[in-house]
Order: sequence, then C-alpha cells, then structure tokens
Amino acid sequence: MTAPGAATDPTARAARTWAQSARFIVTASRLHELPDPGLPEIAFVGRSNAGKSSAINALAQRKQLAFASKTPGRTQHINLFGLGPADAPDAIWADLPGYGYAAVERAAKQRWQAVLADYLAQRAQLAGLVMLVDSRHGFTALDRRLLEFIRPRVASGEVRLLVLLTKADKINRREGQRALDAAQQVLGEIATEHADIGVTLFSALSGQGLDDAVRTLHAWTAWTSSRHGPA
Ligand SMILES: Nc1nc2c(ncn2[C@@H]2O[C@H](COP(=O)(O)OP(=O)(O)O)[C@@H](O)[C@H]2O)c(=O)[nH]1
Ligand SMILES: [Mg+2]
Repeated sequence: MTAPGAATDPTARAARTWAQSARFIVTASRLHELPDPGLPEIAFVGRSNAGKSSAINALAQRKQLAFASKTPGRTQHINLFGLGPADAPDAIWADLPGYGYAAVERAAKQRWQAVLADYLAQRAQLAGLVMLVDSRHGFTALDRRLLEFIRPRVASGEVRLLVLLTKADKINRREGQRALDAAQQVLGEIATEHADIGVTLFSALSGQGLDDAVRTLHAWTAWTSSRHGPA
C-alpha cells in the first residue's frame, strides 16, 4: 500500500511523470497492422465494463486518453500509446479490445477472441500485462481462459502480470480483503519461481492503488530496457 506523502518520493514522482506522458500513436484492427517500434509493450486487458478505459485514463491522469466508449464496435481495436520523452519513447501501452461483451455478434466475438489470443501468444515485445478485474466479481470464466492463454509466458518470467481489482471504491474494507484473497488464490495456481505477478485493489475514482500501479509499470519498463540495453 502507498504510504502518505509517497508522491514526494522521487521514484513515485518519476513514475507519475512517465505515465502522464502517454500519448496516442495508432489504432489497428488486426495484429499484422500493429507497428513494431522496438519498445517494451505493456498490454491492458479485461472484460468489457471492468474499468479498463477508466484505469488507463487514471494512470495517465487524462480524461479521455482511452475513450470510455459504450459502442462495442469502436472498442474492438488495439490502440497503442507511446510513453517517455517525445523524441525518445521508452515504452508502449497497448489497449486491447475488451472481451465478453454480450451484445457483440457471435462471429465478431470469435474473431476478436482469436486476435486477442494471437496477440497474447505471439507479440514478441510484450513485457507486461495489466489485467482489469471488477473487484466485486473476481475472475470470471473468460478471465481464467485469458490467464490460461498467457500462463506459459508468465510462468517463464517473460511477461509480468499485474491484476487491478477495479472499482474498489464500491466495496468496503472487508470485501476488499476478501477480493484480494480470492484473486491471490487464483494467481497462486500460475505462480512459479520465475513469475512476477502482482495484485492490488484499484479505483480510478478514488485513486486507491494508483501510485502502486504506476510504479510497477514504470519499473517493468526500466528493467526491460536495461536488460535489452540501449537500441
Ligand atoms: N465507482 C467506480 N466506477 C468505475 C470505476 N472505473 C470504472 N467505473 C465505471 O464502470 C463503467 C465501465 O468503465 P470503463 O472504464 O468504460 O470500462 P471498460 O469497458 O473496461 O473500458 C463506467 O460506467 C465507469 O464509469 C471506478 O474505479 N469506480
Ligand atoms: Mg473501454
């Protein structure tokens, strides 16, 4: 948990500045249309309505970076955002289409689940995954399927995983602890000695968990960059 006054901590400040530098780069509807800027990529995934757009906006401290669109057709794209200095970007955020939206026509849904699965299995520069799960509902069957898809890459340590239990402002402390315990139990099933898996309560509304999340993502990027060395 974030200590009071954490914003004055230089590491936290640097992480915040980094997250606030997020800017839209490109949108693509197919995997092969995605550019490869040769930077570590952090992907955001979650069930429709889990709070993904709100979380991205909160992390970047922007009102409409990720459009909190209610129209399913318009959210079925992969949107890439650049981070770091404009002339020397150091990471990419990828907003992946939400899954499980009931109103999406079956064929479109299956096509998108395939794109999502391909992305998770194949995107070479994928360094980390942020999974948004409604704290009131916990992991759904679809969320568990997604975890299974990404499991090999998380287990090996290639892809880091942070689960944000969203809308934490809607539950009390006790329910929050229960949601954390339940999530930790599910995540324990995919944990290995190499895996880097985190979970935290999160609220785009109150800011709970925000500093922790921003710091985690920034640290992933720094580690990945230093591991690969300068380009
Ligand atoms: N109370 C509360 N509502 C939230 C929070 N995050 C998202 N929501 C609401 O949940 C709904 C879905 O959010 P959105 O970010 O569009 O979800 P997405 O479909 O996963 O991108 C919207 O009505 C948001 O206002 C939160 O932290 N607290
Ligand atoms: Mg959205």
